[in-house]
Amino acid sequence: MPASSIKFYQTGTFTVGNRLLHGEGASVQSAESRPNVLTSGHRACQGCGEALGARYALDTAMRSANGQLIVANATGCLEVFSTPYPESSWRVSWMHSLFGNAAAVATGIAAAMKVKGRADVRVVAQGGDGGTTDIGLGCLSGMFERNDDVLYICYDNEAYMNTGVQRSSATPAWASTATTPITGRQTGNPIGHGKSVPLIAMAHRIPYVATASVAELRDLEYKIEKAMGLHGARYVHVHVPCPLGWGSEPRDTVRVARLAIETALFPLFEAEYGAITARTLIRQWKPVEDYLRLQKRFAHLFQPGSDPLRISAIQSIANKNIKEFGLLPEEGHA
Ligand SMILES: Cc1ncc(C[n+]2csc(CCOP(=O)(O)OP(=O)(O)O)c2C)c(N)n1
Ligand code: SF4
Repeated sequence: MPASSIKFYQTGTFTVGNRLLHGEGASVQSAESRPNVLTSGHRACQGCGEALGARYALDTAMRSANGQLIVANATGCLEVFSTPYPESSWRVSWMHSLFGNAAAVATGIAAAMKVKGRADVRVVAQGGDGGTTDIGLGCLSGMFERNDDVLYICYDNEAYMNTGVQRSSATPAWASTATTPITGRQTGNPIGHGKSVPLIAMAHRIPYVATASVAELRDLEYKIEKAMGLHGARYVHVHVPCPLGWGSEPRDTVRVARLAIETALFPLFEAEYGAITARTLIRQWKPVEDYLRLQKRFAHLFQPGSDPLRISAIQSIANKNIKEFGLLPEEGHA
């Protein structure tokens, strides 16, 4: 299995960014012609990973579709902070679906475009982890199974943020949320290590599945562009820290996202027709404590008297990911 190389976002000074690069090497975001699909004025919290991820993902999708893009958006933070009636931050044909049916609505749009002979119009559906891994999973599985011509993007902030940080099936072990509080003998989310929709998507043998992160924005652009170059059902799962729900500093969003990759808690990989085709090697391996310590949702794990086995259990999940996805050079097949 090949290891994909990191696509560096920045060349030259921070201000100039990679505007110094030409053609294929330059990012969508660095181009003066970037579409600004999610434009300024929205009401996301400072440091919102979801806003950052959506901006990069949809600007890339819009460019790939030559401006002919329709987006169905599940209920959630992204929908709420971008469209307080009568305002909107979207500069794209954008439709708010229900909480659980973005994939089905997008399927309908794709079918309508087919009937109208509009092969030029491309369709994206997007939602949070709650809308994707929980309530929307049935519609999404149907979209995968029928191989509908839709790219579905999940912005995974590991809980239901819009309604006040309730646990979702993507919430990691021991995380404190409104529904898995730290009270008495209760120690945060007691269940599992989160449901992997990328692996579920792969089991449907769809043309393309990828994981991405706001810590690797150029890589995110690359994966969205690749997905948009294909037809049929495609799925990209983006890891997006939420300062409000995770209790991290807004300035640390990219740092936290990068630590999720470097600890192996969020592996970056691509898969085609059910088989993994590439993964990103960890550049600087870090213990999971480095990631956990930056987030108040895990603060109880570091309190005096906390059972150290809890952190060991999280480390075991990371170690398993390293083995399963070959994330370290000595573990992999590079
Ligand atoms: C059927 C239904 N149940 C509950 C809700 C309330 N609701 C709206 S958004 C939301 C949580 C969204 O969480 P997620 O999909 O993870 O997105 P995030 O806000 O974290 O980006 C909930 C529970 C609803 N709109 N519809
Ligand atoms: S609650 Fe989290 S996901 Fe929602 S706008 Fe704030 S930072 Fe973004």
